[in-house]
Amino acid sequence: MTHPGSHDSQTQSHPPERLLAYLTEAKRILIMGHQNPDGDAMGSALALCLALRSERREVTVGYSGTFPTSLGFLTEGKDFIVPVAFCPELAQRHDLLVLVDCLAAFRVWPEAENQPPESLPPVVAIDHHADRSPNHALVTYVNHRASATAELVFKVIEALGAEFTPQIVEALLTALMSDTGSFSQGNSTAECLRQASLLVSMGGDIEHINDYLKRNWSITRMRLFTETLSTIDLHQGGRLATMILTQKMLDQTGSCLAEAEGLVEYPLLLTGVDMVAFFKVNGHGQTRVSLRSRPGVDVRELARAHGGGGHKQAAAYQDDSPHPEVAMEKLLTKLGALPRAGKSA
Ligand SMILES: [Mn+2]
Repeated sequence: MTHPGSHDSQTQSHPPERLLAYLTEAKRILIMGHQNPDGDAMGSALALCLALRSERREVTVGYSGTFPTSLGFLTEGKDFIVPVAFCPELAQRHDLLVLVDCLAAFRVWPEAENQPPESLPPVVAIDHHADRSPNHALVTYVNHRASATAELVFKVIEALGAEFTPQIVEALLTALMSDTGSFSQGNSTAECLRQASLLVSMGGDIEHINDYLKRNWSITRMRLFTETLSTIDLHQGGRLATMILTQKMLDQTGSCLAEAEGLVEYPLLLTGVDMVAFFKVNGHGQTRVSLRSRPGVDVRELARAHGGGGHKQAAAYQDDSPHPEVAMEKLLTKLGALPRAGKSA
């Protein structure tokens, strides 16, 4: 619960002492990002893992779902990064579960929703999303003004007094670049750039990371983009762009959902487009609706109204229909006129 003018639990500027105590004392730690981790989730988990690993304890990075192949340069050859399913043994195998880039276990494993806290090890969480859904975390470190979870992990590593090794530098810089469009988006805050500057001075190589994040495409991904971009439609006098990705398109191009990463940003390249709604199959018989907007149009509220969440300029929700076209019709029918886009939301 937060009150206007009082301490806001969603904008903690420094890691809580209790979080540092858990991280220091636990012996068998599992670190996980949200399901289908992106560059921030994976980079943050990896950086924290590398900072915590030592001879006297076991630290694992787990993931659920898939992650973009473009992150292979970070994860390759690291046998402590493994897929981890939700199972009854989790609580026995680990004495601490650290969630990064999400606050609740059901963001990692949907089946963990409504499970008793005993089904998991003690949980702590580090995140930059304004997510107020219930979680079982003993302590959270949240700042929704942070550009990336990596910004918070940077401060945790600093507070722990751990060394910023070349691998940690690479993981953190990748995470920051991944969540800020390589420092081109509005969330590239002064703090984010200050950390980026330090990481570069420690040997971080932006050009090298950018090469991995932005290039190295498979031909199936290129075909998937071609197909999906051809579904762009304009509404509301060209201010709203919609786009669709169906199972058939995945099958015909021989691509997988992970390869759709980044697609949602493209319609915003169009002159006059203030908001994008991207309807894509989610692999579980529903449609994921990803929203993007220019400052002045708040898509977080729209996502929340549909049971989702996110940031003002990037949010998402789930629609129960297995057909993206149906989810699109539903939104178009309900959506009123977009507010005027301006300089700030
Ligand atoms: Mn993030």
